[in-house]
Amino acid sequence: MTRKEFDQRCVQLIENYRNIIERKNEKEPCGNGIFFRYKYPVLTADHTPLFWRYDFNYETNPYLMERMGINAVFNPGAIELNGKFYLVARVEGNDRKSFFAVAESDSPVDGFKFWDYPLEIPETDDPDINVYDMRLTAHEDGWIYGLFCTERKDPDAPPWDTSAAVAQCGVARTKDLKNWERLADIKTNSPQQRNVVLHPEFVKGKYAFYTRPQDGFIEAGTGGGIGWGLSDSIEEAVIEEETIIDQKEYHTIKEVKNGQGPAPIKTDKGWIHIAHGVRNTAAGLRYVLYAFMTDLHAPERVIYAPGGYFLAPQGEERVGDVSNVVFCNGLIARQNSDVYIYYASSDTRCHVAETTVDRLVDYCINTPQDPGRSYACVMQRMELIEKNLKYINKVDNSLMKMTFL
Ligand code: M1P
Repeated sequence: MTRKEFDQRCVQLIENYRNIIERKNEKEPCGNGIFFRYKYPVLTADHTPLFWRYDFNYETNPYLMERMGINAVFNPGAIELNGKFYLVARVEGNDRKSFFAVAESDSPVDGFKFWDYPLEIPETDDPDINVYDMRLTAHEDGWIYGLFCTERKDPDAPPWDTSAAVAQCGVARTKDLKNWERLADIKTNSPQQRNVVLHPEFVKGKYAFYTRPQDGFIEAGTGGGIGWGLSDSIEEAVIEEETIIDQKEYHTIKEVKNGQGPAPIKTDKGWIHIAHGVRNTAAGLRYVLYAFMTDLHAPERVIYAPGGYFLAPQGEERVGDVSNVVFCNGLIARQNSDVYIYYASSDTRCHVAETTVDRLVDYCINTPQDPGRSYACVMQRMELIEKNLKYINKVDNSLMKMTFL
């Protein structure tokens, strides 16, 4: 490649990158009344800085090749600080290793730009092989905590088994998202843990955690669902007792496993939780998001459990490295009650859905529970139909009558 061609390719790459970073997002019209999706992903592999991927020196990279590609950007933790919006994304290189990087914007729905360098999260004495899915919690103790999955090769696996791994919860804390102090991994009685989230307030004077005990790396097994436990210390967190507060359950959207999403949102009616539920299909696992509410004074007690999913993959969201997956570990609930839910699709890219605290509260309180059987579901739907038809017949609204009757 001549120097001139090299320079032209540089200009083209930069232009493509700018187009993506500067693209304005558009709210999808109408929606389902529960939330509004936005048209474009807020983060993709193409959002990562070109200088993370290319060597821009003509002498050492005369073909202007991508030297260290980025495979995917997904599952971000999220936080608003001093009016700015931050996503701490899981960035996965072509070598399959994930790391964390901060993307910042003045807007919650577009304009996210990565800082020049990824985060340097220190290792413990037992180095992580892979880290991912950071949940950010601004705790009342004054720190911002990042809890994430740390994965290591299973030391007990036979030599022929090159896939066996152990997942545990890593903990780091910061005040500014730049400098991170690594704390000890959380200890529990469960063989493995993933999707562990720190509750933002002390409970009974202790640090409180949502957990997801699991027998193996993939299967929750006897782990059973979203757990809850307390620890005296955060520096050396030990959860002696884990109780399951939201069970996985036969023939539901969380039949195989489930996991707490971001830290819950505090409202005057209770804590709102966004979680993921997984079921099996002939085409593999299907991950959807669901919501539930827990007691304001006992965040481990579920008080409302709307049936079915809250958000499921659709359109391009259904396709990616791990297809048919939506996953959420970050949201921002603003002072004005707007809520931005950052969810990733198919372990590939990251999107945003917008709603409000009021809508989420209404959704949690007024959505009927999964009644558990087809016949009961028909009865439940009959009730809604009957109520609607009675109402439509009664009201003096010719548009409604013309449309429905
Ligand atoms: O591949 C889908 C998701 O699988 C895992 O979630 P869970 O532990 O609930 O199965 C995580 O690895 C997550 O990052 C991933 O998106």
